[in-house]
Amino acid sequence: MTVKIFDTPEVQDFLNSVAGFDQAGGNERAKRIMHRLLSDLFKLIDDFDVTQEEYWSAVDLLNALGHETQFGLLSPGLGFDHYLDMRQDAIDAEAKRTGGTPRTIEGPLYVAGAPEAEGFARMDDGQDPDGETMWLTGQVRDLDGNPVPGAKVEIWHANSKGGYSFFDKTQSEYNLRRTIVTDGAGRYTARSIVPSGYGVPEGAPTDQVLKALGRHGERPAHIHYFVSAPGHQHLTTQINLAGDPYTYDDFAFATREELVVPAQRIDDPAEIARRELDGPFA
Ligand code: MBD
Ligand code: FE
Repeated sequence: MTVKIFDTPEVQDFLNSVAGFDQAGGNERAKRIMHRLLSDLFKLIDDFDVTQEEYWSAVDLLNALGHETQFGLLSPGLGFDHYLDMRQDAIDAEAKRTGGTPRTIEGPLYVAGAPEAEGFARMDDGQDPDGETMWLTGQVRDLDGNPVPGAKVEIWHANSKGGYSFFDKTQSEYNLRRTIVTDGAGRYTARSIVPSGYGVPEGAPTDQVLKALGRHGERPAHIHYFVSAPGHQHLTTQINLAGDPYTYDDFAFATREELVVPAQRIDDPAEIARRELDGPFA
């Protein structure tokens, strides 16, 4: 049997009470947003004839997500993170703040407090037997193309199994997480290992939601960046290593064409030896 009650005065009065519209205290914006959110959900229940069983299984799922601290993982999967970035892009465009490296999402796996270095850092602890050496080098420039010395470049990425230190307790503290301050020419160099793509844990609440949508939880191999300097807008971005099967099929919708970079293989032994010195190379 299907009944429709949403538009009745009783339900509308009830919603006003639940959102605290007839109470003096509280926060006006919180009230208006909660009223809208509950209205949309109550209407959804009416429109889809959501059963009590369906409702309580949704409550169980939300509890499981919270218990495993996975709201932050489901969030990019449901597109919230990218949607907020699309809005920020539009806000910046409106304010004529355009150009430079595009932003993309932070994701749920940043950890503050990584070791800080000047100009160069080795990021891996040498404990990953499948780790293939990778050098990252770049230059922070302002919108006029001038180098920015002393900029903070925070880099974090997964190991060869797609795991992130702190969350993956088999890794040493702050493995593959560093803050590098750019040198006098605005440059930074890191020695690390090639990351693998990330996959949402099998069977986890986030995975259950994605499976119900017929979707996977894979991300292509990527490297996260925060770039900041006094007087400049903070940049949150990532680069993707080109050639990954998930480059254009990222469950977190974070790929942007300008951020897909081809790696260059170094085979010349002399060049490898020069770089093995573990320092910024000329
Ligand atoms: C990641 O490594 C990530 O970057 C995002 C956005 C989601 C899950 C894992
Ligand atoms: Fe990531």
